[in-house]
Amino acid sequence: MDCLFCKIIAGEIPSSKVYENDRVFVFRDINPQAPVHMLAVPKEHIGSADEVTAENSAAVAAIFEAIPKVAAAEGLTGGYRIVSNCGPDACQSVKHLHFHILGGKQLSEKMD
Ligand code: DGP
Repeated sequence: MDCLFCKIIAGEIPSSKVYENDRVFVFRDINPQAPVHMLAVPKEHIGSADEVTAENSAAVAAIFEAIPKVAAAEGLTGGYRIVSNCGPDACQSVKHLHFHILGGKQLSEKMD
């Protein structure tokens, strides 16, 4: 499968890794939108939030268990935002489920 994030997880494309366990990979976004901008992805290929099912949702739970750990390690004591773009209307550009974790400044109230 020709998937950019699968290649990053496999180490075939370099990335700035922040955290990894058996299910989850977290790395820095190449185009940061905040002082801290990480991407948390399942190691298992899931195309987007639209493809989450009862069979693969444990991978999503594992991501949400990892997020507080990486947020604390990055010093995001004031809070952070989690965003997952799903499909063309949301401008999803990489077709591997990912959660943006943004923080390190006062974020805008605007969500779009
Ligand atoms: P989205 O638009 O939600 O699909 O976000 C995809 C994000 O992936 C975008 O913020 C930029 C990031 N990105 C794209 N290519 C690479 C890459 O090769 N390395 C890293 N670290 N991030 C990437």
